[in-house]
Amino acid sequence: MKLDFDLTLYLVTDSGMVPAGSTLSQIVDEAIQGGVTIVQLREKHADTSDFLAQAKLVQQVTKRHKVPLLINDRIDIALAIDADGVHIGQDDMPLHEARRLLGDDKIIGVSVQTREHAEQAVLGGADYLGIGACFDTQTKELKQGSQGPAGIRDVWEHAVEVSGPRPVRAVTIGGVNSYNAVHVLICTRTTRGNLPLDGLAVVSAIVAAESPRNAAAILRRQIAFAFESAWIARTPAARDSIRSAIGDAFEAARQNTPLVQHITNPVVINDCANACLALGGSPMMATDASEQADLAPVVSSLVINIGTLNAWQVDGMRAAMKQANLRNTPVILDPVAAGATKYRSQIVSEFLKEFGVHVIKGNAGEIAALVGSDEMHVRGVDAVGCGFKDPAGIVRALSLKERCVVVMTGPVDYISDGSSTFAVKNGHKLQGTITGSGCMTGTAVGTYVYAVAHTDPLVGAITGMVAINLAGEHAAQRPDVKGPGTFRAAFIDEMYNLTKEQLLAEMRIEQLH
Ligand code: 3NM
Ligand code: MG
Repeated sequence: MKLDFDLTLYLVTDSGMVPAGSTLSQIVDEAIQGGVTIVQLREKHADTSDFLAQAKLVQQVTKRHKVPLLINDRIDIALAIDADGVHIGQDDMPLHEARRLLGDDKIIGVSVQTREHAEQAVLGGADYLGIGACFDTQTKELKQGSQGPAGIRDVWEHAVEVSGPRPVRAVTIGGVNSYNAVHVLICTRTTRGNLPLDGLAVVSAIVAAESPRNAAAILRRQIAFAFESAWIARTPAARDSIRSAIGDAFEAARQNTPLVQHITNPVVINDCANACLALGGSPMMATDASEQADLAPVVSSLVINIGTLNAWQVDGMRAAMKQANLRNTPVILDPVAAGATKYRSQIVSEFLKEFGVHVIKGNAGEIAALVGSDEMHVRGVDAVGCGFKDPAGIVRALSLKERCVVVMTGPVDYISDGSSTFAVKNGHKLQGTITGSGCMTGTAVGTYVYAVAHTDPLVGAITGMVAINLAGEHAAQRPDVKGPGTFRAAFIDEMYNLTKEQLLAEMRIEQLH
């Protein structure tokens, strides 16, 4: 009988990383106490006799904890110590030979990089796949670049498809750590069926950690969060109750004063801070990388706006998103003028690869750039083109691609979480005559989304869009508003004056999917 095995947190060892004064067996012991569920002994440079000796020592630990021990590549070592199985790469012993040597009772895992590799491994009877590399890593020289969670998802979806009713099991590996664990697990869920990977495999995040036990425990916590998280469309919520949910999210901001940390552009920084205050939040505009870790514990949501992107802002944004992802704090990304320059497009694609973002908010040109459509373009910071034939479909497509809520602003705003899509038809054309009205919608989403981010970020995003657009309508109707200058001041006033009763009575939303 094959040993039952749990891939939730998979430790791959590297004795080269063991700090002086410690041993690999001690690290494995601590890591298992912290929550590691399966161990692979990987010794790329050891002589056979050293490898065998190390394997025996580590096996004492894994046996004591009743955790399976697999051997990387070396079938002979696995046979010699009667390990629970092996892990083989594409250049190692072929799967069918390994199976013949080890028999059906041993676990055999296979490293795969492509859909073809995955298909071969599944059809060849692999017990699990290690899909890599997720991110760049210092631990192993990669033959190809890292694939990012979306690339891993592509391989995983194919593996699930070819394996039939009982999907093969799989982990991903490469640069995975407690900061990106939730992002990786959410982003790799299959589009059809929403099936998550079985777990994550790490080397340096545990072996090189100051405390392997703490590192493993934090990873386990993050993995559990990701398995439970509703940050992507899972089940369409009971949308008939959406109006009351929007009312609740609106009130939550007034009651709880969320601290909305922004890294935004200096053109709009004052407007965004005032909008945040007017809506009931507490704005913070801290841009330096070195202060993000101190702030993170009190941040309710994080707004990242690339309107005047530069290198030091990028550092601050990375530091802030890394901290937010560790704490599962909602992140709102405003990809201002993505598509207008190569630099911005590149940075946004890096951000979406490396970090979990919970809402993307952009205009039609920016959304087109992110989804790879040529129906719309960006000229400076403005969207140009005749509009999308199917705007709701575009927004849903980007949501499914990035596994987050997507808001596309325009005369009608479209908001999707990949399963449900709404149109918000409130707003006034004077909003388009002042700078920062788009950026302020990012602030509004950030102000409301924190309260519902873990259950229904779509509701938070819709609340922000309805609130800001109603404030625009109310401001435009005021007799003292003569044009953009007076509108700008009145806009903030009307955010401040907006009531829940007005919101519920005047919102014009329509469900499209
Ligand atoms: N295999 P770290 S990446 C052992 O892509 C290994 O198959 C990879 O180390 C693959 O967690 C990798 O320290 C190293 O980044 C992962
Ligand atoms: Mg190998």
